[in-house]
This record gives sequence, structure tokens and C-alpha cells, in this order.
Amino acid sequence: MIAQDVIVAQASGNAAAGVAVLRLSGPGCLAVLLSCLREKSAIPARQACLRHFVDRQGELLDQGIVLYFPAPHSFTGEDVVEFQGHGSPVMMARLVQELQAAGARLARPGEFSERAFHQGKMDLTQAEAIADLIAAGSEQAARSAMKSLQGEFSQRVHRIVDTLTELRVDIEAAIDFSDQDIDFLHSDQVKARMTQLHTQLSETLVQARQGQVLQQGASIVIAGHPNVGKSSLLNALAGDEVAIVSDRAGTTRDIVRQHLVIEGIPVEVLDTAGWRDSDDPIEQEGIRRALRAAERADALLYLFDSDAELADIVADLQLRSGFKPKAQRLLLVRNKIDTCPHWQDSQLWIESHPCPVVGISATTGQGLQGLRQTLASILGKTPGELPFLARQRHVQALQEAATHLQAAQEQWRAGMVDLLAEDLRLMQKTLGSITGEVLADELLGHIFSSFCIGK
Ligand SMILES: Nc1nc2c(ncn2[C@@H]2O[C@H](COP(=O)(O)OP(=O)(O)O)[C@@H](O)[C@H]2O)c(=O)[nH]1
Ligand SMILES: [Mg+2]
Repeated sequence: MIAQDVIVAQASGNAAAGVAVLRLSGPGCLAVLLSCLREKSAIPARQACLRHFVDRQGELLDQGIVLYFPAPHSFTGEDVVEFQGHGSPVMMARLVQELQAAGARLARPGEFSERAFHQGKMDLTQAEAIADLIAAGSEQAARSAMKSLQGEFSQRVHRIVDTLTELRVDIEAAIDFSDQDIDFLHSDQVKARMTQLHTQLSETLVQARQGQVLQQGASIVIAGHPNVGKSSLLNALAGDEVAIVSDRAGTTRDIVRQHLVIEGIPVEVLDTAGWRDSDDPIEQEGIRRALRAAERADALLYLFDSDAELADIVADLQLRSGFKPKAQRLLLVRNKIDTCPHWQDSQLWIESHPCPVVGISATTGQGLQGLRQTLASILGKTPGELPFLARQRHVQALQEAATHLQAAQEQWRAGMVDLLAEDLRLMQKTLGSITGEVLADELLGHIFSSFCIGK
């Protein structure tokens, strides 16, 4: 796909700053910019040139640096020219208007990246990584995005596809030579490749799931009875007086939200109204919202007082009618252990799932570090290598590929060679959607339109 028109957008954020960057891309973009410059002399490639930006009457609007990147050695792979002017949002908007009058069109969100993708400058995961790097909610998320941008995720997918292609060649051979005595289908080579494929896919899926947590962030809800110290815990995690703490039950009603980074994961922590029977309609609404948030949470911290019995806790969790938190997302937190020194962390089986029980003191800070680590592991973080960043779309595609592989393995064992070949073909198609090799245009458009303008 070759774009014919020249697009323009401010590539830097739209805030007052020392410098702002306008970017134009497309054949003839240099001529468009030149028509708005006082100096008509040529702009050499990749060299900074000081120029004066004028309006149609020749009045000076801004002065700045012009940089020209002829195709194909540019971000989009097309001719690209940049004007680095003063970071005045008002003047930048005016310069964009002038460039539009000179023949450029305002870029759609993500259109620069979209053109880079179509020109083969990067694949889809890399283009998505740029958007995710810019939007990263923590340093770890940003570093993970850099890994994906460098192509680490794509390379992994390509390696899986390589193994898959080799396997498909073997299977085709098995089909071609099916009338011979040799059992091609169950040769050591095919066996080894099946196993390798399974290992590669599972390892990539584990990493992608972790990368997705970093990309999306997670929501953590603090729930429990009144006065157990929920608001105190939010404040302790935030290191700030975010929520009102009081020994009066029923203080917190509205949900109090705070964005934080816990063990490198961008999270939003929600402090909610304490669960109890109340006649006050406002408090009742607060409790209803608390339960709804708790059900949706990626991790639910259920807080209770240091002297509470664990059996009562479980009963209490099960008592709330219609409330079903997922056991694997549940973390039981015994607060105020400063008043009860003989406490040890443990675990409790709920719905045949081991739920960690950790002791903390929101007042003294004791146990908070352990709580952060346990939380991070509930959110899917495992120690070791920093994962590449991934999106929900990628995880879904990998899961789908795993389903095709499983079906393929069953056909393989049953000796159904044609069905096996078809499952492998579907698997390859699914993997191709991750890097964008096979993806419908409207899906591509949808992905790029979620980027911001100037990207
Ligand atoms: N000793 C002790 N008191 C605490 C601790 N955390 C909270 N409190 C006290 O418990 C009371 C209720 O705290 P608050 O955070 O408002 O509870 P919430 O109703 O669950 O939000 C306040 O008087 C807090 O000072 C703790 O770790 N140790
Ligand atoms: Mg509170």
C-alpha cells in the first residue's frame, strides 16, 4: 500500500514546552514545508537547518530546525520532514493550519505508525510497542515495551512459525508418501518438532501473560468489614494520606482510587466501604459498589482484624449473596499485627485453591513488603527475566494457537493426517495475526486508531 498524500501532525505533546515537533510524511512533504519557509534553499538530508516559518503574507510565525529524512530511511519509510519549533501550543496549531493550507492533510491517530507498518519498517507488535511505550504506567512496563519494540516478541513468534513450517513440510511429505511402508508421520523428527512447538508456545504464552499485566495495569480492591484498616492500608501503600482514617465505622463510602506502582506493575488501588448491615441508604450504596468492585478486581485484598478467626472469615466471604470472588485472585490480609505479635503467614484452602494469608500492620508498615510481593505474584509476576510487553490481543491469539496445536496433537495420535495438516495451517494463520502478516484491514485500522495523533 503506497500512500499518496502528505500528512501532518504535532509529534510532541500538546503542552507548553521548550520545543515542539511537527512531522510531515508522504511523497512531496518537503515541498509542502518549503512553501511555508522564508528561505527557499535546498534542505540537505539528515542535517539540521535553521529556518523561518512564515505565513502566506510572509509574516514570521516561528523559527526552528528543519530535518529531512528522504525515503526509505525514515520512520514511516516515506519522505519525512520535521520542523522543531518553539513549544507554544497556540503557535503550533497555527503552523499546522498553514501546512494544511499548503497541501498537507491532518494525520489520523496512529497514521504515521500505520504507514511505517505498511512500508515494512516494523511489524504490528512493534508498532503497538511504540504506543505502549509512550503510555507505559511504570518503568518496568516501559522497559518491557522497549523489548517488544526491538522485536523480541516478534522474533519469538517467528521462531515458533519456523518450527511449525518445518513440521508442516514433514506432514506434507507424510501425505505424499502415504502409500509407502515407512511411517513418516510418527518419525522421531516429527515427534521432536511437535514437542518443540509445544514448549516454544507455552513459554511464549507465559511471558506474554506477564507482559500483558504490565501493559494493562491491574486493579486491586481492598475490602472487608468497617474499621479493619482498609483506608489505613491504602494510605500506607501510597505513602500518603489519600483516604480518611477514623475509628468511626462507616467512614469510607465512595470508592477512593489511587494509581501506584507495586513491584513494577502499574496498579490502581481501590479503597471501599466496609461490609456491614446498615440502614443508611448512602452507606448501602457504598457497600453495593464495594462488592461490585471486589468481583471485578484483578486482586482482592480481604482485610480483617488481627483477632478474627479464619473460619469466620471464610464464612463471611461466602455469606454475601451473589458475591463470588475468584479464589485465585484472593489475598487474605490480617491487619493490626502490631497488637498481636504471635502471628505467622499461612494459607487457607478456598474452593480447592490455596489463598495466601499475610499479616501486616498498616500503622507500623510491618509485613507490607511481603504483601506487595504476594500481590505481584497473584497478578502473574514471576521472578526472573523482564518479559516483553504484550497486549490482550496477543495473549488471545497465542491461546488460540495453543488450542489448534492441541487439536493437531490429537489428530496426529489418531493418524488423521489431513485434519492434522489443517489444524497446523490454522495455527500458523493465528500466529501470523500477532505480527500483522495476516490480519483483516478493518482490524488493522482498529488497532492503529487507538494510538494518538502524531504517532
Ligand atoms: N493498631 C493498629 N491500628 C490500626 C491499624 N490500621 C488501622 N488502625 C486503626 O483502625 C481504625 C480504623 O482504620 P481505617 O483505616 O479507617 O479502617 P477502615 O474502616 O477499614 O477504612 C483507625 O483508628 C486506625 O487508626 C494497624 O495496623 N494497627
Ligand atoms: Mg475506610
